[in-house]
Order: sequence, then structure tokens, then C-alpha cells
Amino acid sequence: MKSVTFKVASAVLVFLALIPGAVLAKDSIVLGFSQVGAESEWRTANTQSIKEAATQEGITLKFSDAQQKQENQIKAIRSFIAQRVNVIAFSPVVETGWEPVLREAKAARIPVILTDRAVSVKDESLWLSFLGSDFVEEGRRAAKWLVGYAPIQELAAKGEVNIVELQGTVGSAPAIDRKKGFEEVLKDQPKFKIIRSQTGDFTRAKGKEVMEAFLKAEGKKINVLYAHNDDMAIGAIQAIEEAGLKPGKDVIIVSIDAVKGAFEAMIAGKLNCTVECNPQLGPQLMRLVKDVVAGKQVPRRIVTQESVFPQESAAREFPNRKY
Ligand code: GZL
Repeated sequence: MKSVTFKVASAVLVFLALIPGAVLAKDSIVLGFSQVGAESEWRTANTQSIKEAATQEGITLKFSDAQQKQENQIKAIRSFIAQRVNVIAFSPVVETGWEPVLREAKAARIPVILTDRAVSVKDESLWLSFLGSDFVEEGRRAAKWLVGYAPIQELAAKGEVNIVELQGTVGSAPAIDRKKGFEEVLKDQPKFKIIRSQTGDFTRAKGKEVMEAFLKAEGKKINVLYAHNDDMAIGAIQAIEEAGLKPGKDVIIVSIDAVKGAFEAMIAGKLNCTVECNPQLGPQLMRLVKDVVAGKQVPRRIVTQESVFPQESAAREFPNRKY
């Protein structure tokens, strides 16, 4: 009798294993995650949060770092499909060019979750849920802080406020949307002019290089730097100092992410404000993965809660920061 039961049980297990997404046991959930890269303090914190949360939740994580190249993310997603993971999640380095590989995931009946950044696809069924910040709102918050900053109001009362902008990675959702939100607020402020705008690809090195070019072209005409992330702002701070100017005074600087380096720069008086963009998406992502595998309904869009940190709050807030 026993051997019959054993045979039936093993047949059932084999059958289950053939059903894509079938889960044999809680801890057998396998998540394939394709990460943008390791370009910034934000990204490092985001990766750490995802890895720690997967371990915490007993989820097997197959993690791939794309070094900011879309072709590497596409390769990783194809590999996850071939390995028949239960769920695929990724932070798309740019918004477009994802239909083919997402159609392959759909054909393999592997659900896809977007984290951090969005994709632009016609067929909305190619992804199940998007967990991440509202980048347009982050851009609005940066501009609202700037317009309300007393020294800038005094400058605007006397003449124009000349802004240079370090954009994030070309074609990425944060770069597109942070620019959009910032300009939306400034359209009602005719004195505020963006006189130069160029990508620094979210890195310190490129941020410094482009700021050097801005300073060479515009010099002391620059009143404000708006950087789409803190890493580019920190690189630009070095360029401003090497040009003999005082960052945070001669050039007012507002950036986004609220990473440790930004708090250190604010405490040193070299950065004036950072808008939070929370990278700690790991726990929410793992809860989403479990719900998806359990066949539960999941929200289409989950927006992370975030704050704004002006320089005067930096010393008080710094000890509480987790990334
Ligand atoms: C934002 C994230 C951005 C960060 C940068 O959610 O995609 O990418 O703002 C990072 O620091 O490189």
C-alpha cells in the first residue's frame, strides 16, 4: 500500500512542478530580480533592501546587476524565464524597449512586478504591479522648496534666478518625470530660468564633469543647481569648489534621494535641500511577490511615502536615517 501512496505523491509533485508559477512550498518561491546597476548611493541602498528582505521572507532571490545597460536587463529577464522562476521583478533602466521580452514572460505565464521605475508599453497586461515613488511629485517638491527659499525670493525680487539642471539617465522615468514636475511648478514663476540642462547619468563623476562645463560656460551667472539625484549634486559640489565658489551659498543646490552623502553635505553647509526618494522597497516587494504567488489581487500602483529635508533639518534627522 505504502509504495502506491508514494508513487501517487511523487506523481502529484512532478505534475505541480510542471505548472508555471506552481508553488511546492512557501520557501520554494523563486524571484528573479534585474537591478539597474550600482550607479549611486540610492541604488546600493535599494539593492541591500531587496536582498535583505528576500532572506527575511525565505524567498530564493536570483539577482542580476545590469550595469545600467538595457540589453543586460533583457538578457537577465530571458534567463529568469528559462529558469522558470515564480515571479520576475525589475527596475527598468529606461522607459521604452521592453515589449518583446515582457511578451515572452507573459507567454511563459510568469508575472512581472515593476519596482522603482516605470515602463512605457501599449499592452498594460505585460506587468502586474508598480511599486515606487512619484517622480513628478519629487520634481514639484524640489521646485516648491526653491521658490519658497528666502534667499532665492530676495534674488527673484531683484532680477532673474538662473538655474542649471543635472538630469538623470536619458530616457529613464525619474529623469523624465523629475524634470516634468520641476518645470510644472516653475511655469508660474517667470523670473526662474533653466539656462543649462544636461544628463549626468545619476553618477558623481558625470555630475562633476557636466557641472565643470556649466561653470566654464556660465560662471557666476549660475544661482541654482537642480540635480535629479544627490550623487550628481555631490559631484557638482566638488566642481563648484574647484571653481573657487561656495556651494550652498554662491550656488544654491537642491537635489533628490536624501542619501547619507546628502545629509553630510547639508551639515557642511554645501547642499541646501534634498527631496526624499525612498529606496527601501524590499519588504513591500516581497509581500507583493508572496501575494502574487498565492493568487491574491494586488494593487496596480503602490506609491512610496516620502519627505523633504531642508539643510536646517539635516543635523536633527541624520541620526534617524536608514540609508
Ligand atoms: C529613483 C532611482 C534613481 C535615483 C538615483 O527611484 O531610480 O536611480 O534617484 C538612482 O540615485 O540612480
